[in-house]
Amino acid sequence: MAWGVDDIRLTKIKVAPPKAGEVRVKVVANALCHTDLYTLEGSDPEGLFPCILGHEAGAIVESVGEGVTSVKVGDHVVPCYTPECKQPDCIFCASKKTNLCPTIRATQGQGVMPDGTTRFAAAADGTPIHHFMGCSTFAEYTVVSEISCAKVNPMADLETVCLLGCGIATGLGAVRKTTGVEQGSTVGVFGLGAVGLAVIQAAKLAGASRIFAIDTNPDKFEPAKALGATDCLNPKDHSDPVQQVLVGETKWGLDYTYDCTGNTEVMRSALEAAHRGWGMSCVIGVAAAGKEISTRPFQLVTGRRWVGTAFGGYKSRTEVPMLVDEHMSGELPLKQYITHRYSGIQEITTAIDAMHSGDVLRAVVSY
Ligand code: NAD
Ligand code: DAO
Ligand code: ZN
Repeated sequence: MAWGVDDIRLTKIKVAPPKAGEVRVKVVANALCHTDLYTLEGSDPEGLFPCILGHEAGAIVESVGEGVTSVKVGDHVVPCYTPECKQPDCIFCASKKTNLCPTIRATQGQGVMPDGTTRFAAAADGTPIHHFMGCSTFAEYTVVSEISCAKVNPMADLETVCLLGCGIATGLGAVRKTTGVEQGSTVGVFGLGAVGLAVIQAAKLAGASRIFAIDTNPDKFEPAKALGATDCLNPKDHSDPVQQVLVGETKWGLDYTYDCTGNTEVMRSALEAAHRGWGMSCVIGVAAAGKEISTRPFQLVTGRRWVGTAFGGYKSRTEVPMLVDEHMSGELPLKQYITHRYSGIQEITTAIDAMHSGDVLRAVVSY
């Protein structure tokens, strides 16, 4: 069965109390991410319907289940689809190399809580409703695992720091954690949505000397320049492949490149635009199910490295609060990403319609 935007329903649901290790939160604001649409449009192999989408939110703890100690009623939180269990026997949480804690991976992928059941049901007839990405924040109340709940400064504006629950944190972390851009580096960013712009913002803050912003939509060049892009390039303006143009501009290619499109051809271009000998290319975009990437192995033999990132490599409960603090100190402006604002949960469908227009960076719906 094919699902789509027309299948979104505003409906009354029952949200059960949190069980052990779970937290029920009141969602204050939710930013829309294209992954919600991607799931809705059926390209997500893990998508289980009916479900409550949404995963980029700011929320307040309403109640906690047995054994929950890291948050209490009234705390402000950002639900995170990448959990962090922090258990000493979790080799992933213990490692500095990754943020991919697998503790609730299996059940999260099946759209249920760790005990295998859902906390959502249709109010009318009790039909169970699946969870989504461990968040399901297109709801006034949701239940998440304690290990998915980043407790943030209560003075932070949840209508802004909700952005740190997904796309913006991902772009920042791709630069700072996954690739580690150094002062003076050259950078290429393919795709100038909110994720790509966050890459540019972080690269500028890291002291990159030259930042190429690449997009097929020239309307994205102004926001890219405002954040620090030094060169803007539309592949459609060139007869040669974009990687060839970039290598031509820089002699040997760029120190760091990022795919922020999810297009596997663009991923190849980004890899091949990376510097001979040491260039690193980071896959951030999520490709459609079944897509594969390719390049000539010689590209790797000659020193280019292909890496990828999930949530920018950030350990959610430890590092999202740090990003919030950085924002509150004034060093990490975020408002520029919010191009559309809506009030009332019923406006989610309006926000989704707007996202199809191509001029939305982030649309924030305040409930
Ligand atoms: P977006 O749709 O707002 O931005 C994508 C941009 O790419 C657009 O500006 C579009 O014009 C541009 N584009 C499309 N085709 C292009 C091409 N051939 N060449 C150059 N530019 C092209 O999306 P977003 O919210 O910024 O997210 C970007 C990607 O990152 C998505 O695939 C999303 O699913 C993914 N993502 C990944 C993670 C992660 O943890 N890895 C987290 C969040 C988002
Ligand atoms: O832990 O095995 C795992 C799954 C990690 C999922 C990472 C998803 C990254 C992309 C998210 C898309 C944007 C919301
Ligand atoms: Zn863990």
